Amino acid sequence: MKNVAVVGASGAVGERMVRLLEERNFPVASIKFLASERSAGKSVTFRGEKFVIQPITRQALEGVDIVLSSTPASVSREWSPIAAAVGAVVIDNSSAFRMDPDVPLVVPEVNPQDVLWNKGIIANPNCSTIQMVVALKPLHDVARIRRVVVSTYQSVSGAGMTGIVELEAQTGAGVRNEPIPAPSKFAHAILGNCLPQIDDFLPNGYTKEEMKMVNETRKILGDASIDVCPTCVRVPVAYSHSESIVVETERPITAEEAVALWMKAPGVTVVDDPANKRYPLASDAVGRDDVFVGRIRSDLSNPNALVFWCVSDNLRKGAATNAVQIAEELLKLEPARA
Ligand code: 2RA
Repeated sequence: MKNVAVVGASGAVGERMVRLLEERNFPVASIKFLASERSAGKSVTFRGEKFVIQPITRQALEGVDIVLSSTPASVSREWSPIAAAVGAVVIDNSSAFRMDPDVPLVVPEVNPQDVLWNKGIIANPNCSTIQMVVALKPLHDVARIRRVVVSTYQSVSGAGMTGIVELEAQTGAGVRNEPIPAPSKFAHAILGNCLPQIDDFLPNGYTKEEMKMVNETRKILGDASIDVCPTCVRVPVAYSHSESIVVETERPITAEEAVALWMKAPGVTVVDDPANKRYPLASDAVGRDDVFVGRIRSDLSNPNALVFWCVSDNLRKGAATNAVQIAEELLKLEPARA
């Protein structure tokens, strides 16, 4: 049984972390809910009991074994090292430590062994990367991946509660035939548009979100030679991210072989029956924990490449579920640091 703290429990991911601890019957000895001053005072219900979110302090972190954290990176940079220093293991959903060479970046279906070398902080990868590497791992194991070309269709909930509110407000105005409210979260109206920008642009012409897909994929798969060419797009969908993926491997993988590999891969569900118009849909993935793959076919322009469509609930497998699964990996390490 573990003493658990959830930091940022009132956010879109934090709320799901709390529900997943319940759903997965995580062995909780005690639990507390913490946040920066702005969100402290709100309430959270866990296993039928109501808790008030307390301000995060060093004292509040003392005695905690596992911290599930979903805060902005600036808050994590301040508090995660303090939590680790007082003896907790922090599972951090922010981008603060993901590329730190001293911090494992873990997807349990892919690199669970990396929790072993944690020094008190384990990073939870970015949502768009998590679902992609779960699908890529079985292919990489048999045929080594050389290059991935990925285009994402990311839901507004990836931007948090404010992203959802902005889509709702614009949709409501559209339905009522009223002027569309000016965007504040996104650079342009999300209603009626696919925005080829997620996060800020970098000098190389890619966005931060796109470079996360490049760098995190290499770190999680443990192979710095994999080339990734991403285009990340925000679409007017509330929940679940979809991705079109072209993967080039050292030897060809047929669609039939890929299906066989995915059928036995943990965390992957194949939905691939185009004759009956069956393929993964964002709306079907909501509230589920698997990564769904379909539209599986050979690349007509490259004998060593396979093309597929990949969908997952970004707030669950792309964030909260993955974090709780990492906590479950820590439980397996007893009596080591967990
Ligand atoms: C997004 N990937 O969808 C981000 C969330 N981590 O905006």
